[in-house]
Amino acid sequence: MKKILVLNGPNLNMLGLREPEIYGPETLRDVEDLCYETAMGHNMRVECRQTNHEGVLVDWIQEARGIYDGLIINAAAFTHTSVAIHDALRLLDIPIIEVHLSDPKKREEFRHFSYVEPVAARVIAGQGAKGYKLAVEAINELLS
Ligand code: CA2
Repeated sequence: MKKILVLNGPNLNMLGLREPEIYGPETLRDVEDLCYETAMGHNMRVECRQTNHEGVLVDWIQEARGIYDGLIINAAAFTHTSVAIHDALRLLDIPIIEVHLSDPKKREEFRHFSYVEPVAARVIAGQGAKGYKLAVEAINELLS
């Protein structure tokens, strides 16, 4: 059974509690449940993790090597700042899907650049929680 790691970055633990007009009404738990359900429907297994700490994300990305078949990442604000996450992702030889609930390219200019995008097989943005479902499906397609 193929295994997917889903990583969510800083402040995404607050989903559903603030700014639903930007990020949607779903909680992080809802988003994770959607990933589990979608993966199960494709006979895959998903593990979901969230952290507010850049170094922890780097550790988890490194640990994915040799264990997971695909990575879905919403690095949140670190998307726009982190060379460390970019470098860690470059070391992976599995498909990487970048997900954002909102579309950062339609927001403030400081959100327009992504350090994840150059290493991602696909970018899914602006589709709310459904973007995670699409990301699991994209990994399934890329691995088939
Ligand atoms: O749209 C996305 O998924 C983002 O990755 C979300 C990040 C933002 O920095 C990126 O530019 C785009 C912010 C996540 C903050 O999450 C919150 C959740 C609830 C309330 C407030 C913030």
